Amino acid sequence: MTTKHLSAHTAPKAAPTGKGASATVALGWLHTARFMTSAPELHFLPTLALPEIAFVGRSNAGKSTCINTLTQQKQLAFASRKPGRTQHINLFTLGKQGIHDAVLADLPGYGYAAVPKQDKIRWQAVMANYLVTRENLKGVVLLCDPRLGLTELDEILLEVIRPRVEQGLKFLLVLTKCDKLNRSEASKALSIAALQSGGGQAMLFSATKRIGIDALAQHLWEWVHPAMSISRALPEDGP
Ligand SMILES: Nc1nc2c(ncn2[C@@H]2O[C@H](COP(=O)(O)OP(=O)(O)O)[C@@H](O)[C@H]2O)c(=O)[nH]1
Ligand SMILES: [Mg+2]
Repeated sequence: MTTKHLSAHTAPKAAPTGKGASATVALGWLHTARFMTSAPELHFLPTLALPEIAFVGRSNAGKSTCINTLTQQKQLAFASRKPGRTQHINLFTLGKQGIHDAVLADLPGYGYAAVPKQDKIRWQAVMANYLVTRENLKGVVLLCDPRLGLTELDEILLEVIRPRVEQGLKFLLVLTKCDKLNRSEASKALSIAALQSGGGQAMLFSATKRIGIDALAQHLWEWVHPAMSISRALPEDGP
């Protein structure tokens, strides 16, 4: 094991704006996630003014695991053993001390072969509708298993959101389960993903090896708090 863990206690110069410190803020914020509601259809979703971040991806991409890891809650987004069964849009509030400042949306995974064709078509429509019409949508995180690469449905999704990304919608392509790749495979997958992310960004993530968690948390925090320096959100350092 060659990885060195630099904790706030051992870091010689833990500046408030340092990576470790801001990741702490972002992860603390994500940890406040609470289940809000679940909607089987778009029109059942509450209209919200809070910025919303949607997690999308094909079934089995690692979406539930990613949400649970980010929020540090084992069962928040149920990591389903039956892929394709979570057919609802689930919303989770974020924000400390009862003051909600954002919403996470967990969209149903798509592309699972065993789902009846009619259900697939219905869900593609719900998903596309959500991505096009959800007014408070601030950012989209597309999760993709780099061993499979972007599938046809992922490509369609990218096409659907492209106009909104051009108008400022945040977008991140997260390559999950990167522990399954060696170093050169990972760097190759990342450069391909960066090209495919069209105006967004791509990053590597592994829940198992705990890679990319801080970076992803910080991205999400910054999407929701663009005008706020992360250092101002930190507790006072003391004299
Ligand atoms: N090796 C590895 N497996 C993972 C990782 N994240 C998720 N998985 C596994 O991938 C499968 C699908 O994960 P899940 O989160 O349920 O995917 P979802 O269908 O997109 O919600 C499960 O067996 C997880 O244990 C990871 O970072 N590394
Ligand atoms: Mg899931």
